[in-house]
Amino acid sequence: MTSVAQSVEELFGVDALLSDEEQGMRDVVRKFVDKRIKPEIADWFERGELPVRELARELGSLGVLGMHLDGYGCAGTSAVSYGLACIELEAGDSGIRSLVSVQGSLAMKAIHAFGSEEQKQEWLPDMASGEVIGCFGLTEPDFGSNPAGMRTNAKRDGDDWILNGTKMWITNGDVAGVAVVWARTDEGVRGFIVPSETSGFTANPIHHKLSLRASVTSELVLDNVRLPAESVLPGVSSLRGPLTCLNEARFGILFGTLGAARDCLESAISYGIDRVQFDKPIASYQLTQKKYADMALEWGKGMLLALHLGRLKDQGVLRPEQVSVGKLNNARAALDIARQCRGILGANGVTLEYPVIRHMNNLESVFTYEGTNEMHTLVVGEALTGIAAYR
Ligand code: TGC
Ligand code: FAD
Repeated sequence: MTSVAQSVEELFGVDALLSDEEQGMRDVVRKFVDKRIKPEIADWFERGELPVRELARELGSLGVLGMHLDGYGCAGTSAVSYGLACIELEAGDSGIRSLVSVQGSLAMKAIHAFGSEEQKQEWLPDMASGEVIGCFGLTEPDFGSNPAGMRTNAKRDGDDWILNGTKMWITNGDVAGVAVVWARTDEGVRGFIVPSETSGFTANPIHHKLSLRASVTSELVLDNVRLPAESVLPGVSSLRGPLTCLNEARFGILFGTLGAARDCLESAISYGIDRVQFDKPIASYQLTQKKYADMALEWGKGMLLALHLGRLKDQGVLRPEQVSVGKLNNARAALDIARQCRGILGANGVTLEYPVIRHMNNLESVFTYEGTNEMHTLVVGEALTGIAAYR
């Protein structure tokens, strides 16, 4: 396939905004994705299977699992470096970025931010290396956007806790060695570390997805799961716990979506240069060039926004509503770009021979998870007006 004359990154001069270290880290992850993910991903997606355990170890060796956390085997990189890694991983597939997001920004982050020293020592090094896979159970069948309504509960029984409930749509659920499960207690919402072999805990795969097929999604069932006192995360007892972790994962997503969009755009431009209709390449028609230009502008604005938010995070001043601005804008922009690119590929756009429809379908999930388009709109609305309009 013909390569594009100038990438969107070159058009926006992105490298000038990155340090040598950030560029180097980005290039290492890009190389991994080009060699290990891109040749296999269409097949994994088509079969609805991902070699998660194998990949987790490879991603652990690459150093991207919990890379932005400090200590306990984590690399302790800047937030911008983590964001750049998410872009490259999602240029491979949103499912690969999801694996990394859930591991590092949700499961590991929960233990890192709210766990005891013993819990951190016990779990984080093995999770950073990919030896142990984690999942994060917040959503329930009847409570998605509104986790405050959760029914999963934990009651004290002597020194132990007894957990009951069901979690739904849980990434990595049935391959995880450990689940961080959020449950209602008399003391507020608390997080529990549940090893997957615990009696009464089952994880059932969810089948028939047409999006994120190269990602494991599961239902978690907790049926009188008995846990010792030291299983509870001591550092938080309100929804602030899971929502703090969501800020981290949403931050990765606001970068990651740009990777999927970039891959679509590059594919649609090179396709348009090769594809001849009415005796000329379709890329030579003004209507097509307007599509390319408009998409490049949206991509570039999204990238500048992501880098701005990343710099704020590295200064320690990024606020949750600013993360919502990024997730809202960039998930929406990426999905619009993927749909436009799908059209440019014509009939070829509906096959897995090209990455576009795979990214497009994946981005439908990304648009919904980690706070839907509407939830982030309402967060921004609240920030602007002071009026919460969720209920
Ligand atoms: P509200 O009453 O406002 O707050 C409850 C407590 O939480 C605190 N808080 C936050 N803390 C940190 N970060 C934030 N963004 C926070 N937002 C609120 C707040 O201060 C309070 O703390 P405390 O200690 O005073 O009690 O909460 P609410 O019930 O009104 O809800 C607000 C709303 C709607 C924004 C929130 O529920 C929400 O974000 N809903 C969307 C749910 C969601 O995003 N779920 C995602 C599940 S995980 C997932 O999708 C993984 S996908 C796989 C992948 O990432 O690849
Ligand atoms: P609902 O909350 O029922 O929303 C349905 C529609 O109603 C949406 O358009 C929503 O925006 C709209 N809506 C809801 N309330 C309002 C309102 N007040 N005003 C206006 N519109 C409203 N969860 C986890 O906990 N862990 C995971 O690892 C995880 N992984 C996932 C992986 C995949 C592939 C998917 C698809 C989901 C995953 N989720 C996970 C769940 C995800 O976070 C939820 O799907 C998401 O929060 C939305 O919840 P819901 O699907 O129940 O939709």
